[in-house]
Amino acid sequence: MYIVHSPTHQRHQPPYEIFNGEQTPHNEVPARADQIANALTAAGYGLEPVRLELDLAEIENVHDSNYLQFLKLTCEELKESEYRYPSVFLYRSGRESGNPLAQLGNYSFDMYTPLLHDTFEVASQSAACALQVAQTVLQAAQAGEATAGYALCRPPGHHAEFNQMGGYCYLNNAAIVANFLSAHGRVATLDVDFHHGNGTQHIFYESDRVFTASIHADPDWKFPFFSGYGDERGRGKGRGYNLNRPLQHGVTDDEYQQVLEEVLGHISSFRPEFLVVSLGVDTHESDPIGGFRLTTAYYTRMAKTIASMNLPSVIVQEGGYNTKLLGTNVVAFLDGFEH
Ligand code: OKP
Ligand code: ZN
Repeated sequence: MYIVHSPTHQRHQPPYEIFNGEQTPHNEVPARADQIANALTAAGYGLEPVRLELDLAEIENVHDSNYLQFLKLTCEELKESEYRYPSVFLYRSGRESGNPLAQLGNYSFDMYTPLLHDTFEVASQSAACALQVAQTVLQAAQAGEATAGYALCRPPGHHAEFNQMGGYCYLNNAAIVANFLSAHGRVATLDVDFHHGNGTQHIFYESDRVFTASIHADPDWKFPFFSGYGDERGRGKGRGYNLNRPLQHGVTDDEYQQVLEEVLGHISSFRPEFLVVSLGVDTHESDPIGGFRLTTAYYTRMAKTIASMNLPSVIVQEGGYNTKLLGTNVVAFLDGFEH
């Protein structure tokens, strides 16, 4: 398993989340990626540091260039110790505003996702990790080999929309990879994070080149609330190329497995040539913000099931917030993928 990480992710350290007007501890902490990296090393996996530099011109199908410039410039303007949270959000007036506070609200959809001096650089490196894995997986595929790679991305990406940050995400790492691979063949994305991958869904909503599937907490119950329902199937050319399976509180291994097999059946019918997996281990029974009941052992079975598709695969890290168990669960998944 080819694994890429970025040791400089620590420089992105959101100080807190604003929930109900209060400062609450931020869940998306540097310890997450450190703990995964340590567990991978302890389990005998080798980690490559990222060397690729993200070329913004190459991701303009995935993200609005004005949004990218906003992220870059806002972060550059901040001092080392400064950060910015949105306060006023876009309302439906049909007007735009260049006021920095208005811009922040225009390009955000929640108050969990601040900008800090190093956020854009770290988010770019996170995306670069995913792209570097994708390049290697593509090369192997072109040589006739269906290999898999894992990108230890932090911050995560699947909530990031074409022109909005939110849900701890700034750049949509999985969508960037799917867009890159789609130049070489049909791509399916499978999002198994606890939360719906709204950004990935919407970025490819009108595309018949990328099939998007997500298994997640019912959005009537959990974040991101405004999408992830079962009747969202895609639009225009993309009609029929999006699949959501919202699930209720307390889902067990066996219940999840049934849904996974059904979803993989739909993915197979699309006949993809590449698979992008958005891996969140916040589906675990002891995740502090989840609500499913998956066990560590199940991640191995989940991964074996997904790997049985036998496709060149890029696994991208998304959520998972139990910093004691994250690494164990990711190792369980990657072990299953390889065997
Ligand atoms: C990001 B990823 C807890 C609220 C948390 C935001 C969840 C973002 C999850 N106070 N809401 O999909 O794991
Ligand atoms: Zn999540």
